[in-house]
Amino acid sequence: MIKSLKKFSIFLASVALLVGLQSEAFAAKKSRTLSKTIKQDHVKCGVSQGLPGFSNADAAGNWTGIDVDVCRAVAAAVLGDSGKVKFTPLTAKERFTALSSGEVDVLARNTTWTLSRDADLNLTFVGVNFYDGQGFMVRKSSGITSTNGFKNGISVCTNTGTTTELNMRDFFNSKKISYEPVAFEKADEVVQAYDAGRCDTYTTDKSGLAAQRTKMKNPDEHIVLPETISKEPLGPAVRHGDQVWEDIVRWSLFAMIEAEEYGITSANADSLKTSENPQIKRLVGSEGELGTLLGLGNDWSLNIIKQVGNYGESYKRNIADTGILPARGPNALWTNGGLLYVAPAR
Ligand SMILES: N[C@@H](CCC(=O)N[C@@H](CS)C(=O)NCC(=O)O)C(=O)O
Repeated sequence: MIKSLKKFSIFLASVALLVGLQSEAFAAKKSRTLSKTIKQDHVKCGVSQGLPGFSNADAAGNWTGIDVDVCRAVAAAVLGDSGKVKFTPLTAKERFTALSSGEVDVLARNTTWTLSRDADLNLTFVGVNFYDGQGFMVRKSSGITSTNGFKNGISVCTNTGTTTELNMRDFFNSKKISYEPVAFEKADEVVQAYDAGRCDTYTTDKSGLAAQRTKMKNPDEHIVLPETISKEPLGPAVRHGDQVWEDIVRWSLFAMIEAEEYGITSANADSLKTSENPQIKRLVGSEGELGTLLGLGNDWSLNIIKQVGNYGESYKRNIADTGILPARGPNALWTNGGLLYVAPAR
């Protein structure tokens, strides 16, 4: 009797061990990045070295911006705390290696989604969090009011390692205007060079022009020309090969956008648990098991909305109220005539 009991308990212990090992293997197989993030208890996020409205640190080292909010949303979804993010400032040139090598697990750094980046680099774009296009800034005193005023020999300040450089080349070549590129790796060097009069014009994404203008000695002395010479859909990216992590980052962004569409805000999210609308209930976690499908708790999206806010709240806080780009333009919801239209969380 005692012998068979002993055998039975050994059997039970082995089963428990096997199940334990298997579920750990399953979790690890499901997403290496998710398991790693839970273990280290923070999300590793690559951002810019300082672009107001997108990713910018204050003197105390607190990061804010709509890109920063994507990182915070992932932390709220995965770790239940939007504060659990380690930010790594990266130049345009460094950013893809940092993601590929595992130095960061999310790249949220005003990065344009292009075919060659998607297909050639070890990354996947998960969506678009800002629809942009490239433009030019000039000094008002130059008298130039349109790119039609550009003359041969114009000097152009810009950043290396960007789509900006490539669009600039296409633009001047197609217009048959000779130009002198003045390129730097660090964005602040570009801004300082232009501000010090080393170039006739400064070119980058129009959001970047609006943001960087705030850093100039006399912002009012500069204007952004009306032309937009490219499409720059900016969005977060993850490394290739971890589909669960890719889904988590994609749906964290989508949840913020869809929450705005349904009028769910950081202030009312809790009270909407008893809403009549099933789509709202799914987003605040009182209906369905969407979190489980992502390998997360069912409060993943409620945590995002309560702690970070919906996309509109993030836009207002970071880009509109800071005076960078008060009008939403193409970054309005599709229901308001804009381009923001995400797949439904259901
Ligand atoms: N969207 C473009 C340009 C990105 C870019 O690096 N822009 C510069 C100029 S706005 C920048 O981010 N500066 C801020 C920084 O490097 O910290 C790309 O993906 O290549």
